[in-house]
Amino acid sequence: MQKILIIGANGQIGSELVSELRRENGDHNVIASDIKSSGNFDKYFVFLDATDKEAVRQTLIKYEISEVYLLAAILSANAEKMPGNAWHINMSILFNALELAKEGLIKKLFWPSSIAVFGPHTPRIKTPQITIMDPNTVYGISKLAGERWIEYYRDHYDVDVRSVRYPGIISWKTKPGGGTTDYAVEIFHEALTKGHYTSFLDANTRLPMMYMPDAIKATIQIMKADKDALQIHNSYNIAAVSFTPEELAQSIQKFLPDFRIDYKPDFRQTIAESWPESIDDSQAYKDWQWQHQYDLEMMVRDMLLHLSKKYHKEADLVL
Ligand code: AKB
Repeated sequence: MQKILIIGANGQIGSELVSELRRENGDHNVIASDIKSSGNFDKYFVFLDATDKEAVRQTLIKYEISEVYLLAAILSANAEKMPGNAWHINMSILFNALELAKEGLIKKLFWPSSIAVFGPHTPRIKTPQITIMDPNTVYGISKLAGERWIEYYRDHYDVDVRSVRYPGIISWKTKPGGGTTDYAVEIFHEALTKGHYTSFLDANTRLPMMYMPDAIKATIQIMKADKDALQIHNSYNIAAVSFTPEELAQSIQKFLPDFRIDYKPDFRQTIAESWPESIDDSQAYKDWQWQHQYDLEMMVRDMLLHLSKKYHKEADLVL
């Protein structure tokens, strides 16, 4: 049984990934780590600053780790507030892991990229796997540079790195932190607690999104895929649903008819406008049979069912 380390285990994706990997591999085979306190995990958790290469090395050795999921990152909106720091953190975390993999201390590495690698000159509809990439955000620049480096390490040092370009991820269990797609999670919490949401993106801003179970499935599936089947050595496009804030609000209104939304776009609007509206993920389907499961209505229903329990608002839902 392989031993797994999750770096960034207290983040939006990390915390759900730890649970799923523990279910599949056993608790003691999945070590959660984060720079923030133990959060959700009271067992098999280590405090780890992933910018500290020696600390990562010691953790790998101590727990006899073979696979690493590197989920720590400063996301798009937060990165714009501290460009130098965000670049330093995002790149040094990746470089440390790549170097340790090159030394043989990591046998298989997962590192996520993002739709943020695309930019204003990228075709925005059904964005192809291979296309123009001119990101104009700090986060996007760091993810594109990261993609070039993982391909370099794979081609020159045979490091086994796997990667997908995550769209915005939506979950009822965990909240995102500092991204441009965060509105699509906040809206559910405020719909149930306040009956109203002010969106920081404009009504018609269409972005690619994915429900968390699909994101977890993609992450684990690409790690299990046969290495030789993976034709793409930088990062795979993956897709699920694309919608606008207005369409999401209308979908929520089917279950919560009194819900209201208004719009007050801020600096995140410019970021969103530089990203694709929808993604062509046919290469991921071809190479490792990737397919999403959740569409907009299934996701909205599931989100509201779970969150209405949390907020004791089950009676408000029209099902
Ligand atoms: C963000 O909004 O920064 C992230 C992403 C699309 O990578 N959710």
